[in-house]
Amino acid sequence: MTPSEMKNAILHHLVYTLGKDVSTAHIYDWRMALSFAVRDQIVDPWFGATRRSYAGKLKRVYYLSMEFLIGRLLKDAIINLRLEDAALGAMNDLGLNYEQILEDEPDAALGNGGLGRLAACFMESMSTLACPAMGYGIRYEHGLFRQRFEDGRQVEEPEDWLNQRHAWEFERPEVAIDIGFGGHVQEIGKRANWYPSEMLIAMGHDTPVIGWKGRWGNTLRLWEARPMHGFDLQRFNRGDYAAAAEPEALARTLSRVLYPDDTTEQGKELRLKQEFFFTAASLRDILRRFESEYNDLKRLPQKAAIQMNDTHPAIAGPELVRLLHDERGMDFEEAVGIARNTLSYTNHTLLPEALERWDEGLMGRLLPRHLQLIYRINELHMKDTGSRKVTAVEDGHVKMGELSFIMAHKVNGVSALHTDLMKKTVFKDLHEQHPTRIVNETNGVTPRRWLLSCNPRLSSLITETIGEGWVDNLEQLERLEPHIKDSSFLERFAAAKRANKVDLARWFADDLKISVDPESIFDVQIKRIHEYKRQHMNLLETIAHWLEIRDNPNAGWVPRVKIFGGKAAPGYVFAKEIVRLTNDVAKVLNSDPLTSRYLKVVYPPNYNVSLAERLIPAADLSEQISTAGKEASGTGNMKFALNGALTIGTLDGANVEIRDLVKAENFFLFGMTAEEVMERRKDSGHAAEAIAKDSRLARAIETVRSGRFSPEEPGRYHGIADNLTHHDYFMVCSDFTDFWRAQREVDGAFGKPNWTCMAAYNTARSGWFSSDRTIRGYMADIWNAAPAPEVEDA
Ligand code: 26W
Repeated sequence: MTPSEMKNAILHHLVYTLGKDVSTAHIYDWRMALSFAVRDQIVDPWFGATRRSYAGKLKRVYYLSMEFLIGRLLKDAIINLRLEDAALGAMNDLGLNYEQILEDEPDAALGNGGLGRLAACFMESMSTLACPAMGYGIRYEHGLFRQRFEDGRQVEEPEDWLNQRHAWEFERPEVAIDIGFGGHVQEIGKRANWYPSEMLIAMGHDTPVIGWKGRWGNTLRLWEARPMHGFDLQRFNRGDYAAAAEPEALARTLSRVLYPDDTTEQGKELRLKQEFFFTAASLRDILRRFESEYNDLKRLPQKAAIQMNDTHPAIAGPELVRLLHDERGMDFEEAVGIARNTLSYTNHTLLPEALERWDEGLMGRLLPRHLQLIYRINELHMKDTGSRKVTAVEDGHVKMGELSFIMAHKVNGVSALHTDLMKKTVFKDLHEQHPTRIVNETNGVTPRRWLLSCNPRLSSLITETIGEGWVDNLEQLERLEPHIKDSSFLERFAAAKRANKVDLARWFADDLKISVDPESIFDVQIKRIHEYKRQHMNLLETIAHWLEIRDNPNAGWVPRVKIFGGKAAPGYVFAKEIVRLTNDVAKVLNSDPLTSRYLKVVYPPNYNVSLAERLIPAADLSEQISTAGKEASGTGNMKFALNGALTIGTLDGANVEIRDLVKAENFFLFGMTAEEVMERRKDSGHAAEAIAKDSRLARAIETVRSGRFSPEEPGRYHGIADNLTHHDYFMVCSDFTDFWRAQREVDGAFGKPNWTCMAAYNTARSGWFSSDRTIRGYMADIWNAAPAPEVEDA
């Protein structure tokens, strides 16, 4: 497409789709017009892919996920369709600012963090690899809350992405599926009919996901809850206006909001309803499609692979059995076998408080037939394994991890360490019974968004050096290695990073009114705020460093900017205190005339996918400092390494694999191993001991306790200080001394010519962390799926 063709398409949509005239168009209208012009280019390859997967009778992958954290879509589509020149040219021609138009798009924040973003990267990679697939989830009216700071405290505001028309989705009123809850069960022999007492409708909305070079496109189908019977005209006519709208409001509640808590499983009824709602709608849709193509249900596992993203869609096990056994008359044991051969399950966390368990009473009320089937599935499992232990039901609760395990033919962890720990801890018994069921699929990230799109300077340098093949064959980045000896390559590598830092510094100055020196180390920790991720350890180190600079302000310190980003779950008190402490520390440090040239703290509010795209290319140092054994994988860690940041990190999650690949000398390692953590926890005096041995740590904690950062309320941080001194479950104190050492090693290395070599090695050796590699692994080890044959560049 030429710029002038693009311009005509934009003008056409402006007038005929948006009903606007050039003279009255706002930035919103231009952005929508550009989006529709780009969307037009998606439709043909998207239809083509659908046709080919039907015609070829290809096996399809169904990715069931409660979250898809897709962020903005316009730039993604432009890049994958190679329309940058056309779009930029058209915008310039129209006198519009291209960057500004792209930034006008709201993020689709339909996820909390890692799990949701992984699902989004997977969707893009499945399209790039021409793997016939469909993602299924919920079309939340409100995505993850917007974060604002008020006197340093986190305030949550509703997120309203659907207030504007969503340019990328196609409403599918004909894809409307009845979903029931509650009611009673009538048993007929071993089978049963379920008569729900409450019904609503799941309506589909399709968003095309286009892969690299538009070679293939899959669909993300998100369900919206609609009332079965809308509005009650009788009541309205009687003047009872609120009551007239009630059934509608109640039904719609189901897809109203994303649960903002990925910390603790709370057993909330609405959450279970959401889970059943989207899972049941997806399974019905999958079976409908299968039955339109094939007439033998026994072949389901050959033609469909259904992936459960964590346990949130775990009700898929019993529901699929119900559809096959109760509704289609298949023998129970056979139905379980077919369901199991179709389903697989990814585990994303070992934290006990995050593992889903549903109260049997609640489950029985909402899903009476499913609870009966869960008991029978459990009995069958005991019979088959000769075990006497009831696995999926305990203390009046259904344990969704165990249920998912016994209903899946493969169960995977998301990094080598995590998979290993799964076998040794939560799934120890089940693993012994089924020693080949657990497999590892280390996470990955899509290089289209996380390098090509977010870091154009580094991308251009890479392409000029080794050609363009890296974009969908990321391991080609290895070809950069010989150039790391070449001083002109290194200069250009450093210049790209430096320019990215200047851009970020300008944004900090304009948007946050904080000035930072781009010569400083840009030290970044961005992720959800969690005790186990240990933002507070990073803060303590910042405070200790600040105190040391104050002791000796003229010692020639290496300047640093500590950058934090992340949201706390609204009900997670400790995490919210960390948010507030970060802001309070920033206030004191940034205004300290003795130290502020050497040390600043920046905490931009409302961290999201788009902010990550801005921060990661400008980072020198990536903070991956979770207590070993607690972070299942991490994916931010991969994005940083890929963009030439060095990691300071523990041997946790995928950090282990990153360090192996980029090599130990290009990684700042510190801290206890997972085994050492487990060992040390047995010693109840671990925190006190560590504090006694490290005067810097003691002083930093005392400074927090003293009220130095909250003079108007000196006791504000006693909670954090007490937690650290007495309890410290996540071993902040015991790891602090080594963390400090590693940070000083960073100071020593930064600014030296070798730093750029180390950074370039990180980029050159991160190719394995492409989500294309991950998806190939799932296709081979779990889904038994192949890419569509004969896909050529569009
Ligand atoms: C029921 C409440 C709840 C909701 C979501 C509990 C737990 C979750 C998720 C499992 C949290 C999550 O996002 N986990 C992250 O998944 C990433 C992708 O695999 C990993 O990289 C992160 O290490 C893991 O924390």
